[in-house]
Amino acid sequence: MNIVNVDYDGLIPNNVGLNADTRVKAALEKWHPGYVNWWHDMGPEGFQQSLVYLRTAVSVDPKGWAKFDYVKMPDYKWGILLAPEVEDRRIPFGAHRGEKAWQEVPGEYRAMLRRLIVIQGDTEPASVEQQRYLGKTAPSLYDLRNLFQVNVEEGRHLWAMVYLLQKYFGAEGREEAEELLQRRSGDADTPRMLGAFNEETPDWLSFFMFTFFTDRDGKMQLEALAQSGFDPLSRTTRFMLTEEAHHMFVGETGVGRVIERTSAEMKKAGITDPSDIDAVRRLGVIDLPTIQRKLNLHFSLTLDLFGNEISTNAANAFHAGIKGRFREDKLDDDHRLENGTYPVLRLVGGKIVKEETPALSALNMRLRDDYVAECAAGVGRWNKIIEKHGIAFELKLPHVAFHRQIGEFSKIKADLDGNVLLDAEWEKKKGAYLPSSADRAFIESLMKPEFRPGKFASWIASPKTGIDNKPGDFEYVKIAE
Ligand code: BYC
Repeated sequence: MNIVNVDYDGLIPNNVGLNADTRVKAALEKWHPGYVNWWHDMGPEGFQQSLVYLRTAVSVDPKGWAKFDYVKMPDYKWGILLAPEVEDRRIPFGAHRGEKAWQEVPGEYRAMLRRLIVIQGDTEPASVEQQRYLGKTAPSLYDLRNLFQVNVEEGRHLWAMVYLLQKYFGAEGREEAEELLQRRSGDADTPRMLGAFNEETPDWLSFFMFTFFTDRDGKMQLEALAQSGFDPLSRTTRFMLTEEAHHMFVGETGVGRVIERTSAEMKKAGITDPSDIDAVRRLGVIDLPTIQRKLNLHFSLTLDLFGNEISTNAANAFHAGIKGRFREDKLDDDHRLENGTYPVLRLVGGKIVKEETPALSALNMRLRDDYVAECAAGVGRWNKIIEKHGIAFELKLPHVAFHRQIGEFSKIKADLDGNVLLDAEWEKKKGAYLPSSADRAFIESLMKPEFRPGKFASWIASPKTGIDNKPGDFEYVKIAE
């Protein structure tokens, strides 16, 4: 078996030698029709017969894994792809540090591993469900294609987790795999597992914010799982990360192009006051304060995905060698963390204070801090666009205590700078912090499809380069009548 190249014979493309693994092959083939039904019911609405210029993985070699071609989404080659095995890989952290990485599930950590894999798996179809109506209002064929690329790859990430469940967790794993197809984003009775995956993605600015902020949580969590001592999880997530990079590119450049168009139009019209919202909106672009409010919403929703400030789950998973830190292998310490401390912002007597806490219990926050640093760098790049147009406005990440539903700060109301507010003050001010129904209605009024090759909706600039170096007027989606 050549592990680098993908075997496309049979129903399920893979580089895991599925043909020789009859039990797992049969289980996956049994799961397949349910997946296809789910895709038809909950995947992108419309466009299923359209030809979309998609990339498909043909190998797991970082340099040459993708092939681009026109594909109908239901014919996309969803498959099981693991990064190549690292010879003599050792568990990089925790109590088992230095021991040989596990090729089978260690019995004592079975429940913990299953829970993490199920949570990871649950987010993937959830995001497809959240984005299912966006195709109809795409600002260009370029953006439409990117949306669908993200969607099919999230579908593949579900396959990645389902493979682990079916191969390593027996009957329980098969049951979990079924349930991943049953839950629905936002459903009152069978919601998805994590809060942010039950929120709506009502418009394209939300989609870009989601792929910038929430997909980046995906990246951080996958990086932490890629360190796992359970080698199949590590290899699976390592390959997923190569796909994830494009999703964050879509988010960062998407928001960047919105900012570019707004700033350029403001300059052209001689508007120097970014808070003159009516004047800016009359230009058919999204004003910067509304972009800030969307940012506040998506950043705060995503912070909840890092869990509680102090987490025994996270400590146990690290100690067990199951879930590491961001780039654990590049960190220079004892990789056991039994004695160290880590500074964490906490709520003490109604005030937000920084406290040294045992490093093992603070791992969710450590990952979150790494995440916030990456977000801040991205926001800095957005601000450069505004600056280039000479407009006096700066986008900012809100304080981590702002608008939280999980963790210590869910008990309080805080403003964007982390000042604790009385409930009445919050009610008065929240309209300035979070998108209002009027903001939403205005953005919705702009969401008109632009399906002519090379054309873009009024509110977004064209990208600097095409996908797969295609020219500006390339027909990324051939829309079926
Ligand atoms: N919503 O000890 P704690 C992605 C629960 S995104 C609801 O702090 P832990 C993607 C928690 O489950 C990445 N419940 O939890 C992006 C626990 O409940 P139980 C997805 C929440 O485990 C875009 C209890 O509160 N992957 O890939 O340390 C598009 C105690 O909490 C939430 C992962 O998340 C919440 N937000 O931390 C597509 C990786 N937060 O079990 C895809 C796997 C906490 O006591 N998951 N709770 O009843 C994990 O590592 C952890 O489960 C979490 C939570 C980081 C999520």
